Amino acid sequence: MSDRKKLPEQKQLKDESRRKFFAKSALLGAGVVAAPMSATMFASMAKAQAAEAGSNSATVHPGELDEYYGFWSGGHSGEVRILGIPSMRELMRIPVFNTDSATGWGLTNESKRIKGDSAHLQCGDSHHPHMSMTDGRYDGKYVFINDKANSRVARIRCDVMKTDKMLTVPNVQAIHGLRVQKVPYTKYVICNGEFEIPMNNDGKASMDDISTYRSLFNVINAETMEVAFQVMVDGNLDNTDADFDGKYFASTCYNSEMGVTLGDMISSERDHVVVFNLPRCEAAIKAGKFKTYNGNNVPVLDGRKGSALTAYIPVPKSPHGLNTSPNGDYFVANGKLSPTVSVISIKKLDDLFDNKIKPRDTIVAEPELGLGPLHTAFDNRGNAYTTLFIDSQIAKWSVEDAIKAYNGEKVNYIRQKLDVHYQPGHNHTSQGETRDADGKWLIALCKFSKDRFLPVGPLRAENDQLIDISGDEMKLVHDGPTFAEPHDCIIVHRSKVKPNKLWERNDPFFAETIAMAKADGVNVYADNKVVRDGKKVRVYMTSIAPSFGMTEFRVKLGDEVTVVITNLDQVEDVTHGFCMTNHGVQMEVAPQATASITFIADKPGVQWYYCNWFCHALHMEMRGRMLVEA
Ligand code: RUQ
Ligand code: CUA
Repeated sequence: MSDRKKLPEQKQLKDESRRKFFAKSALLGAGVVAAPMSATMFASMAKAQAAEAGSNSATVHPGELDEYYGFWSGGHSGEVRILGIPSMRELMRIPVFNTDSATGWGLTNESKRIKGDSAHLQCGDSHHPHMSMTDGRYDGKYVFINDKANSRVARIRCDVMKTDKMLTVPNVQAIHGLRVQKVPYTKYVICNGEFEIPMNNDGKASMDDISTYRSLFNVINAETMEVAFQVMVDGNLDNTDADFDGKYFASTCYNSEMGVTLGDMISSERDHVVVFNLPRCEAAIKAGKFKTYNGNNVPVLDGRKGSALTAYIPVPKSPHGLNTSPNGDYFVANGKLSPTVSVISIKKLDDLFDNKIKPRDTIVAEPELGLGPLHTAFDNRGNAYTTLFIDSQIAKWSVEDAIKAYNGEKVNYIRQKLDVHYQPGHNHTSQGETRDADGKWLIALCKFSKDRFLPVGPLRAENDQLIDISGDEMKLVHDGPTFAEPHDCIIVHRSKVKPNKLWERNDPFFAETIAMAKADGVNVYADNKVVRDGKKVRVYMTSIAPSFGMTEFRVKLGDEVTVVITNLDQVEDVTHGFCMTNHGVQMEVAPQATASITFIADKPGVQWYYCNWFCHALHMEMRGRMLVEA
């Protein structure tokens, strides 16, 4: 009873009436023959329960669509995930650096070609998903993502939501911070090489002389996905972002000491932000003022201290996140080991590069926010939201008031601090890294969930929390358990993304497979045919629910078999699969796709293949035999 007194009045009332409702139905059941529940009774009960569960701004009812796409990195699971916002429902997983059993990513010939020189690697550590932009706005074309584990960058085509390019960045180890050029369009993807290594890392020169170690900033052509150029810096690099003028990129640097032990890495009170001057870098490349290393031809510019290509702005201490305000005015460097963030005026960078002012003159505010500031996000009303890792809070603060306070005025720039659960790393606002920042939603990606969910063993879920920021106060509206480890996310309005419903015939994704078929005299959209080429056998098959175009084919023990399946169904969502039992072979074949997979027929006898994506009432019957002659 005393507990119930603590309930807010409104809730208590609801509780009371619900109790009465159940009491009545109990009476009904006891006295008379129990009448079956009618549909209206169910509906009204469901409604009462929804009210009880606290429908809020984040509630998306069954059958309703979300307003935003969320692109989530999958951390060391190596993938990218698509969530609906605000429901936080997981809609899709896009395998990128990982190997995926359901879709055959990493197993199919198409995915191996895209993975290229890293096709043999099965793992990755994806951190920062960012969408291509035109004029500072999401353009729905690509999402780029880094792999810290294997120094790669990949691109996802948003029309089909598949990875279509992957690049191992040379001369560096551990690609970490990644963003895109925002203006005039995403010509370049920018990313940081985090770990410092000798420039010619061939094990021949001394590896003991740490003073020869370098870290590189990487500028990648977004269309060709080749490295345009790299810039050598002092210190190592962490996170990065671009301005809204198409002129400057900035990266945080921790370990300006260039130490190799923890103690050495955090010894100085200040590290720095490196600003890269894009027009000057492009001019230097044109003028041939670069060197190459490690036997590749990627041009490397020298942007160490004193170079005209870069500026070093000292900031306290081991800064981490670097975030551009959506009005294009500021770079914000998040202190991590300092309770402050540093606000750098982008407007002052021209003067800095012309040597008219000193590096620290570009700092216009240094608000103290709390312990462990890691990343900052923005709304469209001049507020910033900074994660405090150690405090387990989000600090909401006014950028302009922080500037006033830095200039000596007595103002309180902190608007609110909200507890989150627990230890947030990244946060992101709806469209907050673009000109379309709309100040509706904030996601806090919490690294620990502790007591928020049922315990599931020593390894726990993380907790992605959704916060309504549309009003004056931040309101926590949803707890979302997630598997290792959504590092970062972006929130894109659904009007920006237009995915295809079917594959288009002859899509470049399958170009090489279709070309191979043509060379074999096969039209993949019509033919079912086996082509033998020495010990190699190519099996071309169509599929329409619920059958494969071929119910048997014959090979010899030890043959290398390539199965090519084209799904002729034109029906949305009717995906077939191909699985050869006992051979470690399976893949997705979505409508109008042509997918292929190669394996050795190393078991004699009858080997069944089947469709492993549920497609039809007769899905179980969708199978055939590979007859392997000993
Ligand atoms: S970093 S928790 Cu890989 Cu984005 Cu900051
Ligand atoms: Cu086709 Cu299941």
